[in-house]
Amino acid sequence: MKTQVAIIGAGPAGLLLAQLLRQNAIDCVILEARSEEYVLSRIRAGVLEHPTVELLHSIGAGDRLGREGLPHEGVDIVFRGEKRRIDFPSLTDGKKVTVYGQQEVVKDLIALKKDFDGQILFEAENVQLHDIESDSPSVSFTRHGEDVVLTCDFIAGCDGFHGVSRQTIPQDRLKLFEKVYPFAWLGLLAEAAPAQDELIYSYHQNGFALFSMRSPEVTRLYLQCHPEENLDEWPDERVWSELHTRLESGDGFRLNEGKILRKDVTPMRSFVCETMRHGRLFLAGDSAHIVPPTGAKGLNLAAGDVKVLNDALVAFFKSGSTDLLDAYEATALKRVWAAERFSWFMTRLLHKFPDGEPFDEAIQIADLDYFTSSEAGRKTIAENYVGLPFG
Ligand code: FAS
Ligand code: PHB
Repeated sequence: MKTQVAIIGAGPAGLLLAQLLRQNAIDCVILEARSEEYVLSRIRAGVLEHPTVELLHSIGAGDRLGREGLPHEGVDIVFRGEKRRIDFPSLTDGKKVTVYGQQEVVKDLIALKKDFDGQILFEAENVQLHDIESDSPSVSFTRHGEDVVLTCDFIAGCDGFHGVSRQTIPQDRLKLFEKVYPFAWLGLLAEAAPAQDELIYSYHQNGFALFSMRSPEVTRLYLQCHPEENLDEWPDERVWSELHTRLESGDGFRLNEGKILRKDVTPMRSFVCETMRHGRLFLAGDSAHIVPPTGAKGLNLAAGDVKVLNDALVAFFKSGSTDLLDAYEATALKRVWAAERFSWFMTRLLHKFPDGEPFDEAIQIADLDYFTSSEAGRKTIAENYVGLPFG
């Protein structure tokens, strides 16, 4: 098999890159380890930044998003039983975010790719990258019992944090940064109408809580929990009781309860691999960076990376120029670190740190008070939340 760009991974990064390349008549094949059913079933992110929504519309993946996505013009922050709203349009020249589940984005992008050339090879096992330092790299894999070699000009490593791409780069060339947080998120999907239209981020002595949604019938909720949390210790009764306690805001808000469809635990870490390029291998999305989901940045960062990578690949194939390819790391990392900073800021602002001193907690309250009352503080949150421009 031969292609111009071999893409490893059919998550948001890989699928978005494939659609962008298609628009520029650049041939690509996606190799995905898991089945299509598994990829479509993963419940993850929920908030699309302004630039990500614009990108999806620009590549023809915005129809259902336009119909079913929920535009949001602000978020509420609750602390000490008080609710304060951060308005987006008035602080960001009219920008907002859209709530639309990551699995819906993936579904729309898979449909587009299959309509076009169908070159998403699901259940590609034992994917290995070869000769990434040469001008003729290749990818070997096994699929349905057949050993295959895919030769290509470039490889896009869009295979997430646990993928094979980053591991293919020589260890002594990797420049890594990591911060692991002393807590995790217990994520819940409930068959219950959202009790208000906008998201609520809540700082509470028992721990952080987040109220979000997926549709007029489905509420998405998160509770700060122990990193090694045992789900057996979270029966539905305890989940709802804790959510009501942590989201109490004295304004009559009360969650609607319903059947809990999903419960899972997401560990919290900040991670950056600054080596986003090695030879003909380019990393994009979670293969290069992880953010704690408090800033709703993960999926959106992946979109920013692949927009920059696509523009660089198009310049190479159209004119032979390698300038944008050579600048890929620096261009992508500027936005990556800005999102890492905001995600760390929101995580530090809103979570109960097990080893927190009374002074640290007093500073958290002072920060919460400042960033939700001063215009400068609210603007800082608003402009980062709706999304900084792509590179
Ligand atoms: P992904 O991990 O989505 O996709 C990588 C793909 O590569 C997968 O399909 C995988 O099967 C495939 N793959 C892996 N190894 C391979 C191999 N060796 N060969 C072939 N294929 C391989 N972000 C938010 O903004 N908000 C959230 O609330 C949020 N919640 C999250 C919850 C969880 C449990 C996780 C893990 C992440 C969450 N994120 C959240 C972040 C998430 O949305 C990511 O940022 C987003 O999926 C990044 O997309 P990709 O870079 O495409 O990586
Ligand atoms: C979600 O709806 O899944 C969501 C929203 C905001 C976040 C994280 C997750 O910060």
